[in-house]
Amino acid sequence: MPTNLEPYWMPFTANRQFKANPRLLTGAKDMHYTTADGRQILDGTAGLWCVNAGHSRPKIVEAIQKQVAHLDYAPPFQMGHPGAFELAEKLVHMMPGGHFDHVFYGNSGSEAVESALKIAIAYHRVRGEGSRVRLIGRERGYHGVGFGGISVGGIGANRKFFGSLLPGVDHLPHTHNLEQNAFTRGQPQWGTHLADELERIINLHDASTIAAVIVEPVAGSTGVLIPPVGYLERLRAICDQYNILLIFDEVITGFGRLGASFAIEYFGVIPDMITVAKGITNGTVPMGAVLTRKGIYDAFMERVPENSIELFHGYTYSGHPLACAAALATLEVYQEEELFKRANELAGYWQEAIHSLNGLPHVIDIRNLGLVAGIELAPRSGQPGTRGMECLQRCYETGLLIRTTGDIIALSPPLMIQKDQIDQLVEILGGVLKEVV
Ligand code: PXG
Ligand code: PLP
Repeated sequence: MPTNLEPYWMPFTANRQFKANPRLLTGAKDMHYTTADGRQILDGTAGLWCVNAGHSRPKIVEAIQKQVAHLDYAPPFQMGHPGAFELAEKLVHMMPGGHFDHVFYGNSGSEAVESALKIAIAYHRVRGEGSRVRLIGRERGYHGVGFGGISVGGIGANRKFFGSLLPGVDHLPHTHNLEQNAFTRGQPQWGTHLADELERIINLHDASTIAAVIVEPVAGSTGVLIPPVGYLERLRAICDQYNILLIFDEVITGFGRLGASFAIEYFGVIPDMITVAKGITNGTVPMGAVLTRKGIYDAFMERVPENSIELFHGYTYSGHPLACAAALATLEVYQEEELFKRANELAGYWQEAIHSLNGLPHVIDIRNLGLVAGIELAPRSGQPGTRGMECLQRCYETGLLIRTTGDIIALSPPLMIQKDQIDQLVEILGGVLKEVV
């Protein structure tokens, strides 16, 4: 065990609080973590929304081991290796409707987002519409931590310390509204009109200045905000009308989380690009990617002179052999175990189990879709976030990993969860909610 916790500057963590009372995980198998003090913790969050097939799955472990011993690294610029091409082909085949035909790799959701935003601006420029440089995000959106991602993102705390960010960015309003939608099962009815705000922003800046709109189909990080019925369809229609690219950030919603392959399948709305990460490798090796709709790659190939680089962008570790091997094995596990279908079949049981927490102290909303749920607690007056943090700590002590963002609890278990484990999760959480004042 480490003797000195100090030198590690932990990300998105209250460092002093953690180091005074550390929560160290030392092992993981299927639905459980093992803690440093030897306890089993039920994983209610698939790690950080990424371990969709469950932990330490032998097929994925073996694929990574085999790959590292065989080809540890290959330069991605001007060189290639088979896995990167095989994976790209599998991914485009997996996309519903055959609308997407190319894959650009990065190493995280953040890098996928930076890549998608850059591709959007470059796409317009290469087509002779270089005035389309503006990007539209949404309040309470999370698109990672790059400067592009925090600029289009809508989380005040992630933006305010970091200077002037990207210029030319505007934001749609978020769709969260407890007065109208509290305790909705699935998609809420109220709020579709909020998509029309896009028209207002377009009128303000003129469509000829706007490159792309980026949203999470379901906002995960800021507390599971589920799109109103018809909202995403409306965004799509407005983007079509003004030739603006629509980007869905599926870093969380991709790979079965909603009980469908991707949110685009679940909602039946087809954007121009999607960003993925997390579940693409079951969380084992960092990887992110952008999938582009037919026509985007072609625009570059048709207009940039042959033998020139078409896109001046990429990472040392784009399409890393270990990540590709992990992703290929992960996709096999998803398919063999029909995990997306399984998530869909469990969604009804999950919904009723989670909504059984309605009525417990401080619970002001419960919302769910697929195998995701958000439970919103009333904040303590003058101490926002402390009630949520206390729930996380008590759940951890009682054997359950939850995720909190302020006073909102987010749940997203591995898709292999069993019904009795859902019952156990709800029982532990219910017990904690009854105790926490
Ligand atoms: N887009 C979305 C929609 C995400 O959820 C990212 C981009 C960035 O991915 P990377 O791999 O760069 O972290 C994410 C990541 C939380 C939480 O508190 C969620 C994420 C990351 C960290 C914390 O729920 N999502
Ligand atoms: N900084 C320096 C000095 C570099 O040489 C490189 C890559 O060659 C980078 C940053 C970017 O690193 P990566 O490609 O891993 O994002």
